[in-house]
This record gives sequence, C-alpha cells and structure tokens, in this order.
Amino acid sequence: MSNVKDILKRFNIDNAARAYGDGHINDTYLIEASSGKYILQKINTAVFNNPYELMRNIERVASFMAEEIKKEGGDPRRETLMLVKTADGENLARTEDGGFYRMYYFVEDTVTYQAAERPEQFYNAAKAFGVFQKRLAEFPADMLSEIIPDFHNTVKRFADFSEAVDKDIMGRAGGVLPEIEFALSRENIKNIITGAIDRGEIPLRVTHNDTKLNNVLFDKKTDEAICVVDLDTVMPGSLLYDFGDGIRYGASSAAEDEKDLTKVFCRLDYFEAFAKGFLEELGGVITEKEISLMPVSGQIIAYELGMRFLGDYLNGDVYFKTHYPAQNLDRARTQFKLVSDMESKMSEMKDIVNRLTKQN
Ligand code: ADP
Ligand code: GN1
Ligand code: MG
Repeated sequence: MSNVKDILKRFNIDNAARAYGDGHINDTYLIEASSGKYILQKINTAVFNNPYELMRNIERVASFMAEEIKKEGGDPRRETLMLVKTADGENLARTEDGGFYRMYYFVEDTVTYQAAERPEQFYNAAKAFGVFQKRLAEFPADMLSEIIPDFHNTVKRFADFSEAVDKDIMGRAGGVLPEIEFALSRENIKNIITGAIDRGEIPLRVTHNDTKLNNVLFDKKTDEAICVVDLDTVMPGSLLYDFGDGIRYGASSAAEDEKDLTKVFCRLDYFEAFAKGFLEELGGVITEKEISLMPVSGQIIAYELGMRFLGDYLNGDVYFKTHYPAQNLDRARTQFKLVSDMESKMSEMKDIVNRLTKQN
C-alpha cells in the first residue's frame, strides 16, 4: 500500500498502518493513532465489484444492529462494527489508482482465534452468531443488495467448478484427478439446502454467510464472543449456511491448509458445543426442517468450499489470497477430507442434535 499516509489523512488520521488479520479477501491494516485504534481495509474489488453498494449494505446492517443493541441496553461500540467516516462524510475513500478504502473503529481489548482451543470457546462463538441472526430477524431483506449472487448456491458452485475443470485454463487438472473425481462423485449433496429453499421447506433469512471463527471478536478478559465482524456477505440466505460454515471451519481439527490429512477431521465435541450455543440462541425461531438439516450442513458447506478452492486453483488462483503456489489445492484437500469424515460421523451428529433439541 504505497499511499497509506494520504489515505489515512482522508479519515483525519495521521499515523502508520500495519497488515493485520488472516482474511482471504480484503487487505486489512491496524492503525494505532493518538485518537485511538482503527481497522483500515482495502476492499477487494475483484470480489466486490460495486464497493458503493457493498458499503450501503454494511452501513444499513451495522446501524440496524447498533439500534437493536441499544434497545437491549448493550454497548454498540463493542458489540458491532462501526464505520469511521472520511473528512467528507463518506464511508469510502477512493484513491487515484482506483483503490477503495474503508475504516472501522477497532474494538478494544478483544482477540480473534484462528482455531478454537476449547469447546466452550466455540460454544461462545455459536452464541454470538446466533445473537447476530436474532438481532437481524426484523431487518428488511429487500433493503440489501445481493452483493455476491448465489454465494452459497451449491448447485451453482458445482456448475462453476465443472466449468473450471472443462476449461482447465492453467493445464492443472491432470495433476488433481483424484480431487476432481471426489467432487464430481458427491454431486448428490449439492442441492439438499438449495432444494429445500426452492420448495419452500426452509425460509430465507438475513444471514452472515461467512461464519468462520476468526470473524468473531472475543473479550480478552472474559473470553466471551462479543462482536461478529466481516459484514461483507450479509445477504438473504439460509441459517444453515451460517451453522454449516461455522462447523466446517471451527469443528475441524486442523488449519484450512493443513498438508497432513491424517490430522484433519471433524471434532464431535466441538460440533456439539457449536450446535448447543446456536440452538440456545435460536431455539425460538429455528424450524423443525432446519434442525433436521443441521447435521448435514457442515458437510455441504465444506463440499462447496472445497470446490471453490479447487476451482480457484484450476483457474490460476485469482479469487482467494494465497501465500504459496499450491495453497488453494491444500485448502481444497482439507475440505474434502472433512466431507468424508463428516459422512462417516453423520449418525453421531444426528444423535447430538436430537439430544440437544430434546433438552430445550
Ligand atoms: P476479510 O474479509 O479479509 O476476512 P475481516 O473483515 O474479517 O477481513 O478482517 C480481518 C481480521 O481483522 C478479523 O479476522 C479480525 O481479527 C480483525 N478485525 C476486523 N475488524 C475489526 C475491528 N473492528 N476490531 C478489531 N478487530 C477487527
Ligand atoms: C473467505 O474473507 P474471509 O477470509 O473471512 C470467503 C469465504 C470462505 C473463506 C474460507 C467473500 O472469507 O466465503 O468461506 O474465505 N469470503 C468470500 O476461508 O468469498
Ligand atoms: Mg474475515
């Protein structure tokens, strides 16, 4: 980022920035200024091609959340993202070279985890995502643009993946035939959630759509999950996307790019902790049909993301940030390993959800 000082001046801040966080999409910087701490982000315009629309969504969601938090007697500065305006009163600073930057207040005395260290931590994260979902229950979905259409449409993701295999523009497909075969042979799971939505069996809600553990801020002192961040993909979706994505990331025993696949599996105690927190918060709104699909949802999102990673590898690594050449391939392999592992643990996951719903 060459002109960082100039960008910061646009937000009335005179200080330096350092790269921060572990996101795969935007460039995030931490700013420590005399007036306080801030998060500056360069928006990835290859992924979000209409930054103005994106920021309209975020502003609406964040201010709706802030009102809900105030009604509950909470502190919006700690419990939701709050945007910092530029000196011109805008949510975005555009640079001459076409970059778009936004700024948030840094939520002080918080930490993010790249992996859950204890089931209770993951339980706390589930509660935060559940609360997030509940707070948005009355948010008018038609006020939101569909920022990335078909984001969790696994059927569409399958079609995109198949196209990447057919085109094979980098000539990489020959080297990953077992992974391609794995994805193609699991086609039967692609329409479980989308089909249920299409048939009207489960509702569309306003959902977060990117419920990785590192999109939650934990209070440094209490270890409670207090603030859900990364609002870029808040859109109409299924509650099962949020549950499934949370599970496929946080219940996994290893990092998303672990090379040793014997280390990668779904931890059932973490599955149970997340399901418990989610159901405790959403018990009043979740439907029977949604509950019945909770066990399979992690597998579906892992499958979908595995195809996205492998598709990106085949397309030349143009979507997700990578730090070494075959990282997207390693990421795809971990997701597919989780798919197989969750397949073999499906009846246990069903038993856990049954047990938890009987208790409530
Ligand atoms: P990306 O879209 O690239 O994933 P995020 O918006 O998730 O970027 O931000 C990256 C990381 O920065 C988060 O995982 C979190 O650790 C941290 N972060 C983001 N916003 C804040 C904030 N307002 N206060 C404190 N930390 C934040
Ligand atoms: C991306 O931005 P980040 O790192 O929180 C991606 C998610 C994936 C995730 C995989 C907009 O999330 O969909 O599940 O990587 N976000 C977007 O780690 O595509
Ligand atoms: Mg993130």
